[in-house]
Formats: sequence, structure tokens, C-alpha cells
Amino acid sequence: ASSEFIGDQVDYKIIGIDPGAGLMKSTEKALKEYDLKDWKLVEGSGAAMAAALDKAYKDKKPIIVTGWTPHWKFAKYELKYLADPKGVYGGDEQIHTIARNGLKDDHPSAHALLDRFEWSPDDMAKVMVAIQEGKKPEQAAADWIKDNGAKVDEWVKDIPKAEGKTLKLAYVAWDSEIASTNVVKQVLESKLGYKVEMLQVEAGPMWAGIAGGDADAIVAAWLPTTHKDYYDKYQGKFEDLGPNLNGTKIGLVVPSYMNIDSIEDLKK
Ligand code: PBE
Repeated sequence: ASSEFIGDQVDYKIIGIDPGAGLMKSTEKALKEYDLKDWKLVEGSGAAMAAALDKAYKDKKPIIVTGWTPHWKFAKYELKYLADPKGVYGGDEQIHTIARNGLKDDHPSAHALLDRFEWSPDDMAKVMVAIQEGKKPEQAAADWIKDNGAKVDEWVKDIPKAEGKTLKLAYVAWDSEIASTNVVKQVLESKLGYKVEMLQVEAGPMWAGIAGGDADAIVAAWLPTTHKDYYDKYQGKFEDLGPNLNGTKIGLVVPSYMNIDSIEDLKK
């Protein structure tokens, strides 16, 4: 093999994230389906993936990462998804809000807000970019709420306040979910009077926590594909409140300066 082969250039490594992420399971599947036997998927975290991408990009070096949209990286760098002709990463997805069973009876106001919560990829990207540029997540969420008063007022319209009640929102430290969970926490607190605790966990425990009732809700369920295993495993043990965001994507992402376009190009 010569150094023209993309595998040699990146040491046959794909930079992954946390092992529980649906994106990691899909990528393992992609390695099989595209017959990429020599390739390794490197475990890490969303933050480590972003750091590796940043470093490679600054040096104009080749790199392949597991990526998703919405994500601030697409605002900061010129990137492209590798085509996935076999459709391993699935098609259109939504991010859903999931409540624990019984939340509607125990916390009707929170349930009503969670059921109404819905925003756009652009909304989410604004919060993500602000955090990436150095704002604290709480501040970025508070600023977004201030700048989007009409939208937030629609979410909370006619919902009675629930002074002093406590709630637990579980989430994984993916940048997209840090943004959404902080916004929902702040709305529940500042508009409805709840006290909200954010539980940062891995993907498996997040779903187990909702199914077991240890967490009250998540706004971080990527469906129907990315979190299908978790969804099927706990079916019946949670309430699906439907999409809170439309228009996501996951897959393998590379800098635009790289001379490949499809996952199939990794085989050459
Ligand atoms: N993500 C971001 C997650 C869902 C949110 C795509 C990294 C995952 O793969 O499970």
C-alpha cells in the first residue's frame, strides 16, 4: 500500500466518541457492511473527537471522525459527510423527548412543557456555538431564552407554575444534548418554578434511568435509528412525547480538503 491510500494516511483509524452512543454502534456496523477489515474505531468522547478534529484541521492533515448534525463543528470548519450508499446510518431522524412512566400524574406542568418543547436545528446550533465560543452552558441557554421570548412563551402558555418541585433530567455530554438539556432546565426553572437537577450519564444508563424511573425525562433520544436498541429494549417502560427537533444526521465526517467522498472509498 502506498501513502496515497487513505487508510495509510490515517493509520486505519476512525475517531469515535463514547462507546454507548448509537453512532458508535452504527459505525461498527458500517465497518462490517463495507468490509473494512483493517479499520479500527477508536473510543473516546465527543470532546476528544472535537479536539482531534481541531488539531488535524489546523495542520490540514487527514482525519475521519464519527460526526453528527446539529453540531457546532460544521460552523467552525469546512466538513463533509462521506456518502453512505448502503444506508447504514439510516435516513431522516428526529430527536425525541422521553418521559418516565407516571410523570404526567406526578408533575403535570413539567409533562406539559416537555410535551410542547420543540425547536429547530438552527436554534440548537446557536446555543452550541455560544458554548463552544466560551459561554457557560447555563448562560448560553439563558441568553437563547431571552432572545427567543415568543417561542418560549408559546411552550409555557397556560401551564400552571409548580413552585419548588424538583425534577431530574438525564443527558449524555454530547454537545447537542448539553445545549438542549440546559435550555429545557432553564425554562422549567425560570418559567415554571421547578428546581431541576441535570444528571450526566452514559447513553445506556440514561435509557435505563428513564425506564427505571430514576430520571424524570430526557430530551436526547435520537430516533428511529440511532437509539433503536435502547428504545426496543425498554419499550413500554417510558412515554415517548415525540420529536423536539427535526433534521438530524449522523455518519462519517471528514474535512472538505480530503479527496474522498464515500465510505466505499475507504476500501481502496
Ligand atoms: N450522538 C449525538 C448521539 C445522539 C446525540 C449522535 C452522538 C448518539 O450517537 O447516540
